[in-house]
Amino acid sequence: MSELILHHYWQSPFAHKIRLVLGLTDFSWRSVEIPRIPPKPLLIPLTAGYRRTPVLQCGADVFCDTQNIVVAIGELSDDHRLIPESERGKILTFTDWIDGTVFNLAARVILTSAMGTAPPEFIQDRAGLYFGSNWTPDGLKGELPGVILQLSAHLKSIDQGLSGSGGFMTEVLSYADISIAYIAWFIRGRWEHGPIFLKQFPNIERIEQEIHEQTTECYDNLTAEAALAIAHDSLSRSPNGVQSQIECSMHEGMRVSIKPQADTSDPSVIGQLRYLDDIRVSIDHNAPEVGDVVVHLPIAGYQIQPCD
Ligand SMILES: N[C@@H](CCC(=O)N[C@@H](CS)C(=O)NCC(=O)O)C(=O)O
Repeated sequence: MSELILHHYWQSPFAHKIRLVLGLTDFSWRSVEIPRIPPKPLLIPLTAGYRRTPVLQCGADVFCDTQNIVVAIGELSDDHRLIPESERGKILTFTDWIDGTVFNLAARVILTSAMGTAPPEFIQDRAGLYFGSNWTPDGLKGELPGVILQLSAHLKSIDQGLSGSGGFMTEVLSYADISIAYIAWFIRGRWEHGPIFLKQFPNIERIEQEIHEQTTECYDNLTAEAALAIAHDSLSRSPNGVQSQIECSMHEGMRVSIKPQADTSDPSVIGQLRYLDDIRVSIDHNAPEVGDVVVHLPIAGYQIQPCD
């Protein structure tokens, strides 16, 4: 197996989730730091246009979106603690809800509270990703108390789903617990009222602490240029083929564009369809900096369209 290269920046909560996953599964990895806002000239050649953080590279295979990255790490590891087979559906459904509903509320609270202190170009960029096209600073500020109430209600139900020991779905801590931990880490570190707010949820605080105690960060730094050269010198290990699905008019080799289903400013990812199954879509992509690579995305949450 090629070494795992994480393209990320340290403040990113989604990247923190993957750092915790790598730590819990005892993978060592290489760290490439990327800019917090575009342009990302040393990332985009690798990802066919995907701009979010993090991205996991394994040779010439490029995994985008953390749900997909975690499934890929699970496939590479013999360690089934992360997603035990018997709880797989429940864990992936729960973590998808955390990344959507719960993360979005937390991001609203943090970004709205940071207005006036964070650089305006950062707020502008993130609002375009998370709040759709019709947001205004006054609208977000007016909604803040109600958004905090919603976030609190969701965290309350997670807290009630936990007890004084073990994880949310399993006795041994799993990916579900890592998802709880990264949200708590985000709220605690980036919102001035976060530490006091989290005191209402003692079971969540316990999970946050236990997950951080059980994971060790084992990485070394790599330049982005070296990561692109590794992609260039590697061959993808991705399978080929499109599993036939009802009403699926997609075929291998066709040009497709892939975009988040939500109203966001994300650019489309474009390439030749190489592989499609129930949960993952993979495209062939070529750029001078990286040669031939395969970019993998999840299907849930993304709209795949044939394009000319
Ligand atoms: N659904 C994506 C969301 C990732 C995401 O929104 N990441 C944030 C950073 S925490 C991001 O990309 N922000 C914009 C950027 O880094 O350019 C995932 O699970 O990976």
